[in-house]
Amino acid sequence: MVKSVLLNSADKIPGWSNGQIPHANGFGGVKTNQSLDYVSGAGALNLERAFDQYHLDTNTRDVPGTTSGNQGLVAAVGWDFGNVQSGTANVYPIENQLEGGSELTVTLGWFRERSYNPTSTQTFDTAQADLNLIVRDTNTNNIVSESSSTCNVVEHLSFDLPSTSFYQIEVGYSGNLFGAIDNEDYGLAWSGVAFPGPTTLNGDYDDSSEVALGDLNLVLFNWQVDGATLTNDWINHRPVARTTVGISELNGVLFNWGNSAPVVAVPEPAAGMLALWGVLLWAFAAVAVSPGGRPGQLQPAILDAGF
Ligand SMILES: [Ca+2]
Ligand SMILES: [Ca+2]
Ligand SMILES: [Ca+2]
Repeated sequence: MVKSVLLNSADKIPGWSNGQIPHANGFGGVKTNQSLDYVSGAGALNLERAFDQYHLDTNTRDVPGTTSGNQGLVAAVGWDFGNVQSGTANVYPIENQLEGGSELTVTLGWFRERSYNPTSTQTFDTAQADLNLIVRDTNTNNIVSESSSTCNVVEHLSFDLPSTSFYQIEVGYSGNLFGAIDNEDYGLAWSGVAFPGPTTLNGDYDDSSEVALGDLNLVLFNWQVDGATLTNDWINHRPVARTTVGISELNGVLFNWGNSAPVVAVPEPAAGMLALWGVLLWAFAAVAVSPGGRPGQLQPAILDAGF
């Protein structure tokens, strides 16, 4: 784990290359089969940055446990000690959009499995897992970058992101270089730049600089639609792939109703808000029992209620 943080936070020195070339899929990322630079590894140690990456409480500092599969939302910078099962990728969706053109660096490290016989003082190499690293754009579901060395126990990516979007990191387990194991412990470290704006207004999904009917329409017309297939009209605060439009997105509109840029504090739900809740809950009840109904038909009632 510490090794992964040290590698991830290193300064690239002039001429550094781990063989990254533009990814053949044309989505603007890179691909490498080399892990690290043959001479300088991940670069020159930068202990100040390593300390910050490891320690700052705004970062993800270990996803609790080592469960398999989706690890839940993580910060733009962080690390995790995890365990990946053969055939099931561990997925780390980053909660913030990352800024196009900014650098994303990700490092995955693990160990060859070894045993030691104290009587004979002999060591044995028992197995080595072949783990791989992917960065995926969750708005498009496209793989952006890949590090897939076959014989090393490090995967490393450091590249400029092609666009401002939501991304996730995936730790995959494709097989073994030798030996017979089916799960492997690893340390993962990553460092990206969260996109600060231009609009960070909660609930302003259509980027109109106010929380209004357009945002409510997006929620209603896309109720329970997966983030991976959501309309491009939904610009801000998109649910990531494999999560669906639901109550939290609706709350984003309701509790910020009428807010406009610049960002204002989220108010306590006032009596008017609670009345709006009532109208909407009624609307949803109607929608839920009417398969042929279109949620938009109910919006005039909401508008006429004076909100
Ligand atoms: Ca963990
Ligand atoms: Ca590999
Ligand atoms: Ca809006």
